Amino acid sequence: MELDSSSAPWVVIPTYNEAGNIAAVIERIRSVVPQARILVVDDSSPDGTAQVVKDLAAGDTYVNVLSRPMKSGLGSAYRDGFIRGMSEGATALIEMDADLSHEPEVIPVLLRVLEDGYDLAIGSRYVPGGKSPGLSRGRLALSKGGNAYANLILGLGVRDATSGFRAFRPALLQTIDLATVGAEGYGFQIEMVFRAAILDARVAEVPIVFRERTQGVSKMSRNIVIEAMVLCTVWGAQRRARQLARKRGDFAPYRKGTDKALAAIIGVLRA
Ligand SMILES: Nc1nc2c(ncn2[C@@H]2O[C@H](COP(=O)(O)OP(=O)(O)OP(=O)(O)O)[C@@H](O)[C@H]2O)c(=O)[nH]1
Ligand SMILES: [Mg+2]
Repeated sequence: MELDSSSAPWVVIPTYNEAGNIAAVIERIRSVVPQARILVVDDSSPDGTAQVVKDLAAGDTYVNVLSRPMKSGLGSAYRDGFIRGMSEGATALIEMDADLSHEPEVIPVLLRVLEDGYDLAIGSRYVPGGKSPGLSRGRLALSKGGNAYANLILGLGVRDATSGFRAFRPALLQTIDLATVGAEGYGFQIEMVFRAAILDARVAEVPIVFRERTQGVSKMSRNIVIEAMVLCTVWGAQRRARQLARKRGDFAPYRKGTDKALAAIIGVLRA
């Protein structure tokens, strides 16, 4: 029987050259959460990822693909995917990678956390029980260092703010206003946690085992790391300015000028 999509969670998976992974990921999600809709947001991957998904979608109405004309970044892929899911009445929006680093078996745990009243459930490598076996020393240091910096400067209170395995309550995404979220790479994950924290959203972390990809290649780049660092620094400065303004009794929360400066910096990084 066809379920009403308004009663289903949506799993959004951004892909760029994941033809060797995507069918296995979809199959596992379908067996673990058969009620969930799956939306693959593909940026015209040259390896034909979108076609693999279209072939699966031909025999399964719960599988969908959103094809975009060019590689436009993970952040905008999630924004487009979330907007589509919410327009179809999704009850939860789940983020996960296509490379089997995130185990679909954790999805019901994330959904239960939302049912328990949280607005955002994060699959975390850095809470007790969380692990990332096989991650190189360099990647682990980058990940832990990035999290430490983001927490120091943004006061997030979250151990794994760069994790890409999460579930959002749609109401939180609506309040955040996705059109105003600008980051693309790891910065997107941090920005979403930061925006949730500003709104005093209820955030919980659940342990995950993060597996290294065995197929395909990583899309991590130096620019993605630089983007995240620059953005965190600017958000930290904005946060401090807001704290000081509040102390003075001035409640104007945002300065349009800083947002414009931020957009200019991001533009240079992406050029
Ligand atoms: N649509 C879209 N998806 C992307 C883009 N960049 C990365 N992705 C996808 O985002 C997910 C995470 O990217 P990965 O390359 O696995 O990055 P990562 O997990 O940080 O790095 P590894 O641990 O090395 O795998 C994967 O499913 C990618 O295919 C992009 O520009 N557009
Ligand atoms: Mg990955």
